[in-house]
Amino acid sequence: MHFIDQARITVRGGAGGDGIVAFRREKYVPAGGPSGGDGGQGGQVVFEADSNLQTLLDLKYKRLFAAEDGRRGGPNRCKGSSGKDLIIKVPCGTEVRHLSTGVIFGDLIENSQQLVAAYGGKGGFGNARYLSNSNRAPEKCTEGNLGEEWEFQLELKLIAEVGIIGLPNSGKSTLIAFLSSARPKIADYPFTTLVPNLGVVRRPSGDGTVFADIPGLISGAANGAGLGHDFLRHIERTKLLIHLLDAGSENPFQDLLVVEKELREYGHGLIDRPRILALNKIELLSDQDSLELIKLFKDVTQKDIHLVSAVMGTGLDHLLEKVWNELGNKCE
Ligand SMILES: Nc1nc2c(ncn2[C@@H]2O[C@H](COP(=O)(O)OP(=O)(O)OP(=O)(O)O)[C@@H](O)[C@H]2O)c(=O)[nH]1
Ligand SMILES: [Mg+2]
Repeated sequence: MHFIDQARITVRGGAGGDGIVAFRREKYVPAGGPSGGDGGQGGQVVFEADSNLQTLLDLKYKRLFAAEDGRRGGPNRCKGSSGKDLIIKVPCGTEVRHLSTGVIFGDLIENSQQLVAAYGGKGGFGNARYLSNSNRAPEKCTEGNLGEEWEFQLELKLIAEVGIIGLPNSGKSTLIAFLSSARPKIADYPFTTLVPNLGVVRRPSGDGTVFADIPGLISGAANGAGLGHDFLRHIERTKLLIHLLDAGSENPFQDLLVVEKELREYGHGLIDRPRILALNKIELLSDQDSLELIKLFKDVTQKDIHLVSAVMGTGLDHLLEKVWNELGNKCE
């Protein structure tokens, strides 16, 4: 499943500092010559790929990224200090385009790769620069140049490997919130989730895997009911599904059949996608009821069902272990 994560930002290099007019004033040195220093260079804005980041979320709440301005020149030919560069960290795989033209400005692929987004302005000249035989006391200096300013559209294509599916209210968003730093809306009414939420779950190796919390599937989805095709299409490109069932429902087994029927009717090979069954809200069931359900599921589906509580975190280690195994990455 591909999601496009995007952000629009404006970057601005720091302005160069102004040059100044100054003259040396020293004891015993009459008419001490021009000594105004140059302004400092403005800082530049730089994109840097960082493999610890998975989304562009950090850039969505801020529009303008400006590097520091250079300082004014000083007397005694002192050059103003340069402005500090501003580093904007982005996830690996981020594509940078000019907003107005759509032309690709660059791709940040490998960790630590850098791309200068906006150069800072040059510092202005102080009057010491203008000393000549014909003008021993120049009064001229120049202002620093402005830094570059660009508007960029950043795009990151995310691929969710694991989709969490189930009827509305089964606890899919609660599960992704427990497993990752995603913070989707959770509520005890159906269709809380309208677009997939993505969360990155760390493997024991430290790598991140993107999970997607898919909006609730309902009966008739394959024919377009509810959000219908939209979310079935989302699921199509995942490698593995976690089918979450609600232990608090009247008949969790019937719920399983409803969703399976939609997967089958949608076609596109969804019904053959590897699936892990998990019965959520397990703390609501007595031990006796849980055992009976495990047996029922096993008899009919030939599959083990994982008993979990997404609220309390029960059974999630085992569930993840199974996920990593299914994805072909055995855990230690
Ligand atoms: N008791 C109990 N309640 C849970 C558990 N997990 C989720 N819930 C509750 O179930 C309700 C639905 O949870 P959500 O995570 O919003 O369910 P969802 O599957 O994302 O629902 P939709 O987005 O509507 O499809 C909320 O009130 C949760 O607090 C659990 O393990 N135990
Ligand atoms: Mg939800």
